[in-house]
Amino acid sequence: MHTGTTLTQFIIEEQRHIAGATGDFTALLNDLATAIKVISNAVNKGALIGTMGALDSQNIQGETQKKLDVITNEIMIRTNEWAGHLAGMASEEMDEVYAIPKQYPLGKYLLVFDPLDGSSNVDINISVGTIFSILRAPVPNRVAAMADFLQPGTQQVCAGYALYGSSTMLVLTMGHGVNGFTLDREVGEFLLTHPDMKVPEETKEFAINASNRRFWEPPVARYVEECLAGTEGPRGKDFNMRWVASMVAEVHRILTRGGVFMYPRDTKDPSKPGKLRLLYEANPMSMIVEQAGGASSTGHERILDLQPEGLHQRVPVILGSKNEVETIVSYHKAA
Ligand code: P6P
Repeated sequence: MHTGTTLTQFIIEEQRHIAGATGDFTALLNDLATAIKVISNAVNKGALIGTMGALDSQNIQGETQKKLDVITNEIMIRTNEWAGHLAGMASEEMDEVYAIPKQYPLGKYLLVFDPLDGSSNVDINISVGTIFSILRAPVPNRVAAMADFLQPGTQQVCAGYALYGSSTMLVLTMGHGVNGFTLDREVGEFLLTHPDMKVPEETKEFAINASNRRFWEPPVARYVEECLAGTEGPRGKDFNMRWVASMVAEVHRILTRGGVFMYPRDTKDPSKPGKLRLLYEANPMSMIVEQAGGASSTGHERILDLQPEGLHQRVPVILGSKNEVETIVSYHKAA
C-alpha cells in the first residue's frame, strides 16, 4: 500500500532543484521534524505527564514561562545541536544566542524559533504551535554571533510552523510555495496532505484582540469598524471575527480559508512597537503567507524587508489575504 509522499521524500525531491545541495539542509529539516514529533507527544500527553502549569520564572519578554515553554525549548536545542548543521540558535525563551557546544561540529545554518507559540492556551487545551526560521550563517562553521542573526526576512532559506491541534501538522516553505504535512502517529511520519497551499485573496474573516480597541491607531480602527458595519457599511458584506490568541492557529486558518490577522502597533505600551517578535514570529509567518500568495506588512512597510536591530525586536503585524492587507496599508498611507 502506498503511504503517500513523506516529508523526507518531499525534501529530497526539493533538494534536487538546489544546485550544489549537500544534503545538509535535508538532514537539518529531518532533525527539526523529529523535534516537532517529540514536542507533539509532550503537548498531547499534557496533564498525564505533569507538563501543565506555569513556572515562577519569566522570559526576556517579561512573560511568565509555562513548564512546556522550557521543556519544548530544551527539545529543540537537544535535537538540533549535535548534527553539525548549525552555527547557532536563537529562541523566544533564551535571552542570548545559543552557542553550539564544543563537542559538536559547526554548520552553515542558523535556526531561530518560538518553541511553543500561544503557550497561554496549553492549559485550556487550545491549539499551540512551534514557529521556526532557517537562515544561512554569514560565516559557516564558525560560532555565530548575535549580529549574524540580524538578517532581513528575505534572507530566510526556510520558514515553517508546527500546529499541535486536532492533528499535528507541519507547514513549510523553502521559497517555492507552501506545503502542509500531517503526522501519522502510527507510521511516525509526516505525510503530504496539503500540497501548494494558497491564501484566498478575498475574505470575510478578520482576527484581532478586540480588547485592545481603545489603543488602536486610526487606520486599524477604521478598518475594523468598516468590517463590523457589515452589509450596511462601505464593505457591503458581513464579516466574521476570530481570535485564538495563538498566532500559529490564526495563520493556519488564513492559509486554509483566507482572512486577515492583525496585531498592530497600539498605544497600550508606547515602548513596544507591537507585541509579536520579528525574527521568530513575524518573519517566518510572513514568508509563509507571501509564498502562499498573501501579503504581510507593518501597516507601513513589508515585514520581510525590515532590517532587524535586535534578537527579540517586536513589530506590528498585519498579514493574510492580499486585498485586505492592501486595504489596511492604504488606510495607513492616507492617515
Ligand atoms: P494576546 C501568543 O502569546 C502570541 O505571541 C501569539 O501567538 C498570539 O497571536 C498573541 O501573542 C496573543 O496575544 O494579547 O491576545 O494574548
